[in-house]
Amino acid sequence: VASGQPDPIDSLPADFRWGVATSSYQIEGAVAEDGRTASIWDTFCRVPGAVHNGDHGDIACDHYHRMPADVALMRDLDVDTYRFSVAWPRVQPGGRGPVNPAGLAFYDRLVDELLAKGIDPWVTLYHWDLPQELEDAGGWPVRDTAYRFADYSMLVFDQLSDRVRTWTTLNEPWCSAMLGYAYGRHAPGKRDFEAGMHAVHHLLLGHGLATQRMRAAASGPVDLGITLNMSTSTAASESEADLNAARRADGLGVRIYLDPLVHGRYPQDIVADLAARNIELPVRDGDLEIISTPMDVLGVNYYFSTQHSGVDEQGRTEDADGLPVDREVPFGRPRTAMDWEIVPEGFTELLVRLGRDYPGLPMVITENGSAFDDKPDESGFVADDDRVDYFASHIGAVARARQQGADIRGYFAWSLLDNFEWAYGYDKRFGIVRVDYDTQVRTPKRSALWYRDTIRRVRNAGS
Ligand code: PNW
Repeated sequence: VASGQPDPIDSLPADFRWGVATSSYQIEGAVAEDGRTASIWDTFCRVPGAVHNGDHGDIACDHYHRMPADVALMRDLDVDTYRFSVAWPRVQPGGRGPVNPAGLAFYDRLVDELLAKGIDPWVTLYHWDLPQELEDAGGWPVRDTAYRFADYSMLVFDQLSDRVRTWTTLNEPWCSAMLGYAYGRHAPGKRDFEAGMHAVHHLLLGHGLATQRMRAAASGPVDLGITLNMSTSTAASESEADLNAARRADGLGVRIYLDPLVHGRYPQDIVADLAARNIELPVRDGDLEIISTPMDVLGVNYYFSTQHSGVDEQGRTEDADGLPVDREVPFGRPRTAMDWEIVPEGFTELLVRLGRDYPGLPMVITENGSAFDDKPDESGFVADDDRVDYFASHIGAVARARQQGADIRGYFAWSLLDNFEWAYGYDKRFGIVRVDYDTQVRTPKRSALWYRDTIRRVRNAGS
């Protein structure tokens, strides 16, 4: 924000929802306690070379044993919402059959602890920890997994919906399908593009089935939705090849999810691109009606934006397999420790565009944040001004999108704690609270104090 200019953050309304987010496998640890069985991430972490440094979630932030203290930490930050995920293999070991009361009891205690501290619980039913047995039966590329997910969702909904109002079915199906099944960078580590596309459809089907059943079972008001990770995909030039590369990136990153969810149809251009590769989405009669079951809220996760060219460095438009080139062209911006370029105006552009293309669907930013190379002092305090700048510019970007008409109701920082950053292990730290993994001591970083003060300011003085 240039000096003298009003900070766009001050245009946010006093009733804007402020939260922090985490996910089960990234923080809980206690992977063999109270009847939990293995998830695909427990398995993947044991594959040599799959995860940086051979890290795994066996202990993570030990949140399973430190939950009340972590909720107290949230209270001190003055957030009004906590977004967490439920570990499927705790609640329904093996992914089928009856509920495991001991596993579900953890989330029951968590919800009660949050409510006692005046914090709204916001449940994500699936943040990537698929029970290994379901992967052994084919995982998300097979249709049955969608039905298993809906059954599991109802076990959780039946137990917690008397106290939890907001339910997110899936976190970032793009990551599950593409990183997990097409590119092999996440669990279960498959490299098969067609399997990835089948996973896309079955994830969406699982979302729709679960949404229908929760809606039918609800005895009071509920807010149901899904969370997608999205970016603005810009063409590096006005050339046809570059415009096409950006179109494809947007099609596979945004429209292949939101078009069926909101409009009940897959995007024709992407269906045609897939057909040219002899790939068909495994759609059966009635699936699109299920997938487009009305939602109450769209969760948006944003980290970066990208620029695309359809021409490689040698001037070719096709790769060795005869597929169209998609080359990422840097904007030339500073990057986070993830090597992601910092592009806050891509966030504004994305949100304004989502509001136009998918009208009538309120949005909440369910994740936004950054990893930087934190340098704690002797006391463990991190003066993370780079992370403060990231938050300030991106919350400002959200405020600008609202001023341009996007219906955005809240913002959740990723993440409350430093945690297990998937294939990057513990090396990449996204927390606003530092975790010392030797002692499990938590120390709020400067960004946590900045976030707390920003929440208080907007709540007291917001429009
Ligand atoms: C999200 N990408 O993952 C997840 O929801 C979080 O669990 C994770 O910790 C956070 O973002 C930070 O990475 C993503 O490659 C992983 O575009 C990869 C990508 C995007 C989001």
